[in-house]
Amino acid sequence: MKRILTFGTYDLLHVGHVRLLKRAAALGDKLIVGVSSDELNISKKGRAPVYSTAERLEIVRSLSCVDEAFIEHSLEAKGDYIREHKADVLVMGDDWAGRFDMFGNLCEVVYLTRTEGISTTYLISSISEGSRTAVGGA
Ligand code: C2G
Repeated sequence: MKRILTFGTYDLLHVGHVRLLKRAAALGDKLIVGVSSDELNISKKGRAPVYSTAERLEIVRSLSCVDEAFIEHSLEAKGDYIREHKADVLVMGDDWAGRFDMFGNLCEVVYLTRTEGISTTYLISSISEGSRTAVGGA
């Protein structure tokens, strides 16, 4: 049983998130996801997510490729989460490339390529400008 662990905010869930999660799940037998808390986002990104921690956790848990999800309270606690969830592989998007190599002594660390042209920040600004339409979208 190979256990995969990944982390993210997953605010305004979009295809970039889903593709990353599906590819992470395909690396093992069980996918466990740490969903970052509202407080963590406010402290690290300076803004609260659109969806609350509870809503994001419920959405991520409802995906068929996700086996378990928990709240990530601290970016610095990755080592503790890896041990607690007995992860064999830590998967992160390549926007974090190299940043988690220090956990290579606890598990395998894999960075997957992000999907181009979509992000929560882009969705928020394009929705508020009224410029996003499904036609020709990502
Ligand atoms: N992602 C992607 N393609 C995109 C956007 C996001 O592959 N176009 C991936 C990210 O690389 C990440 C996951 O989807 O692996 C979740 O993305 P975010 O919600 O933006 O996560 P982030 O805020 O970077 O995570 O410990 C990390 C923290 O939880 C923060």
